Amino acid sequence: MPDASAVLIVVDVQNSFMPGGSVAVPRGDEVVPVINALAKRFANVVLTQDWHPAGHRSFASSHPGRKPFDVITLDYGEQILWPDHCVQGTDGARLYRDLEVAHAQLVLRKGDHPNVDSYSAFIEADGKTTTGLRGYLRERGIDKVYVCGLATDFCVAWTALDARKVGFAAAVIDDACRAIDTQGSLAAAWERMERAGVKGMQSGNVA
Ligand code: VGL
Ligand code: ZN
Repeated sequence: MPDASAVLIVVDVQNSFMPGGSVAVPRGDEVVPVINALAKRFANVVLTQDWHPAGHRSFASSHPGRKPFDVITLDYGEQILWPDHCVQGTDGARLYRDLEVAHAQLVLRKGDHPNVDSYSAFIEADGKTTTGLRGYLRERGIDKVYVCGLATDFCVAWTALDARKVGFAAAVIDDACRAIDTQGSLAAAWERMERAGVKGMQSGNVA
């Protein structure tokens, strides 16, 4: 059982990313029983919610002439354009109903600034605006971060990479994640995570 210095971050297990959702992650629902069992073993659990205002800049619909999965360059770098998803207060933004993590202490919402995306639960896509999560975890004496949820190659990977960047040990629990895998994104994400010292592991090996 992980001790009090560890946290499980459950990333974006929301309706928009489930089968039938607007950014459906293939087999995304399969993570739910794995996460429910895994979370019981952690005293510290944080949930994240992608939480965009209508008309968010990461939506293809906000860029006339563009379509979902086009890549454009913004002031803060490359942005993949997505179908509208996780709009604040809508059903798509709700946590998936079968997720059972009542003991989670914090639900952290991200991506709420209209002009900046935030795959990461720590730092927005501008590379400088922080969510406060680093300070929250530090003040609770946490120095190890385990990440699971959706999607491996976007919000999970960016969260794990930023955890390393701001000084935490970080692991991604692969069987508790599913990927979108567009334009080689999954292989690229694992390459970056390996280079950054993010450990890949299976839920059965979390000790
Ligand atoms: C995500 C694409 C857009 C994710 C969020 O949760 O991985 N992916 N917004
Ligand atoms: Zn999003």
